[in-house]
Order: sequence, then structure tokens, then C-alpha cells
Amino acid sequence: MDRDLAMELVRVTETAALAASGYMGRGDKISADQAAVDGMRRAFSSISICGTVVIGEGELDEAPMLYIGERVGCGPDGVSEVDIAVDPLEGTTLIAKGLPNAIAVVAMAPKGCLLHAPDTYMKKIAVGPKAKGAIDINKSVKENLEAVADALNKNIEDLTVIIQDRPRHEEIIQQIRETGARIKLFSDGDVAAAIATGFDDTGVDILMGIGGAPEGVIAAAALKAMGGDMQGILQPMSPEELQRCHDLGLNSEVEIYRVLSLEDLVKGDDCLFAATGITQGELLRGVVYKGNDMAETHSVVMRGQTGTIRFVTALHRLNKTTVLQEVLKKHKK
Ligand code: VTB
Repeated sequence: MDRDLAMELVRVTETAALAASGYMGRGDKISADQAAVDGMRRAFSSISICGTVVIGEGELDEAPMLYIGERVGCGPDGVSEVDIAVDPLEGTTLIAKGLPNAIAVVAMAPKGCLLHAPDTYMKKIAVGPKAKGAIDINKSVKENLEAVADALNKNIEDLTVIIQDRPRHEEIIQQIRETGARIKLFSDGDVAAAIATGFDDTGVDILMGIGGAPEGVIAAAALKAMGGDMQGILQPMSPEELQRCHDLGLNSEVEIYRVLSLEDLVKGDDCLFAATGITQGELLRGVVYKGNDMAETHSVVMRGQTGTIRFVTALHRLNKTTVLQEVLKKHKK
């Protein structure tokens, strides 16, 4: 894929983040999400790609925009055919409450290279580059933590495991505690949590637990680009979720519950990942309004082919950008 698409993707996540940011703390997840979707959709329409949304806002009947299968981008014919995974607002509850770590996020890869994951839960394990190869989702918590501690040259007691604060994780949290490792619980947003494992200064070494499968594929694109590692196993938790697996041709237990390696989640190295902070986070600052119709965003963009990671701080003149004006006007409260 053309490397300039990396910058285009930053524009996409910036627009989604700016559009949603006005809803911070307003207790309205739905409008915040809609604003992010509108912003992202509008920004996509000015990129020269032939994109297909493979991870999106849902099926056509439940999502009018960025639905799975939607073609995005403006052509012309012959430009790269790419698969796109979007989460315009990852952490709807976080923005509704003004809590940290809400982000707008996108991953892109050549056609056929992003797993078409069903909208179900997924058991996940993820680590940064230094612990690549040390994880095995089929092994026990203790075995994994021992191997990761070894790879990082740390004592197990000095490892930090990040895990979503949910009743479904009671048992695994207990198992982690028994090893003596430290735990960081988070309320929402496991894409940001998975990425945190790839940056030393977050202090986070490994992500464990069960979150969304679509978020798993998006996080995998970032981990691929960072040289980290990840594995997942789909965890359909209801008859509807099981049906979603069947709809994607996963019928037998073997097909549904097979271990998905990082390579299964994102094929090859030619992937792009971009995220913009909406609320203040550990890795990315949130949208800051500077006065005089100016807002600042902080984004990260990663390119798998070269492994380059760029942090992009942008100052937006809200009254001068047509795309932003269009989206923001629609969401004026
Ligand atoms: C997961 C996680 C997401 O929501 O999908 C989670 O991957 C849903 O879990 O990052 P619950 O059903 O237990 O709330 C997020 O945290 C935010 O979308």
C-alpha cells in the first residue's frame, strides 16, 4: 500500500475524534458514536482507495454508515483494493463519562489480509516486541507469565498484566494474583490496552482476558506494526453470537475455537494502523480546545512494512476546514 495512506488515515481518525469530542461527559454514547462515524465516513470519502469495510459498525440493516461490506473511498478505478477495520469511537462509555482512553481507530491492509471476525467476544493475549514468541494462549496463566517475565528479564512480581474489569475475568484475575504479578484493571477500551504492551513507558507488559473480536483484529494490526505478538480464540457467548460465527462460515467447534495467531488476524506486514485520542489517555492525549476556533489532536500512526511509528500532533483551525465544518455543524448541540 502507498505509504502516504498513513497520513490519510490520520486525517480519518482525527476527524472522527474531533467530531465525537464535543460529546465528552454528556452521558450520550449514541450521539457521540454517531458523530465519530459521520466524521470518519466523511474523511474516508476523500481518500484515493477502493476500500471495503470488513470490521465496522455492524451489518447493513443495523448501521447506515461504515457497515460491513460498505465500499469506501473515492476511487479512481485501479487504485489499491484494501480492507478496512474501523472503530470510530472505541470506548463509548469512556467518552460518555469523560473517562480516559477513548480513541478513534482504523486499520487497513491489502484486500484479504484482515480477518473478517464475527461480532462476538474473543479471548486474547498480547505482548510487545520484547516478548514476541513467549505467549501461548493454550497454556496456563502461570506458564505465560513465567515465559513473558523471562523474555523481559523481569521477576514475575514486576510484571504488569492489563485486564478488563469484568466479572467474566474473576477466575483469571485470581490466577494472575497467585503468580504475584501486578494487575492493572481498566473499565473499557481493550485496543488501547493491547497497544500499551508495545510501549515500555506505559509499564504494561501483557494483556489478557476476553474482549470484542473486532477490537482484537484492530489491535492486531498495531501489534503487527510494532513487532509485538497476539493470539485470540473466538468466544461466542450467546446463540446470536454463535449464529454470527456460522454466518461467516465457521460451523464446527474446531473452526470456531481454533487459535488465531497474529498472522491469522492480520496477514503479512503491509498493514497500517492509526488512532487519535478523544479523551486524555496514557498513550495519546485527548482533543484539547485551544480557543479561537482551534483544537489540538494527538495521534499515532504505524506502518507494518517498515515498522515506523509516528506520533502526530495537529492543530486544527476548525473554521477553515470544510470537512470538519460539515461534520461539526451536523452535531452542533
Ligand atoms: C469489549 C472491548 C472494547 O467493550 O468489546 C468491551 O473489546 C465489551 O465488553 O474495547 P462488555 O460487553 O463486557 O462491556 C470495549 O471495552 C469498548 O468498546
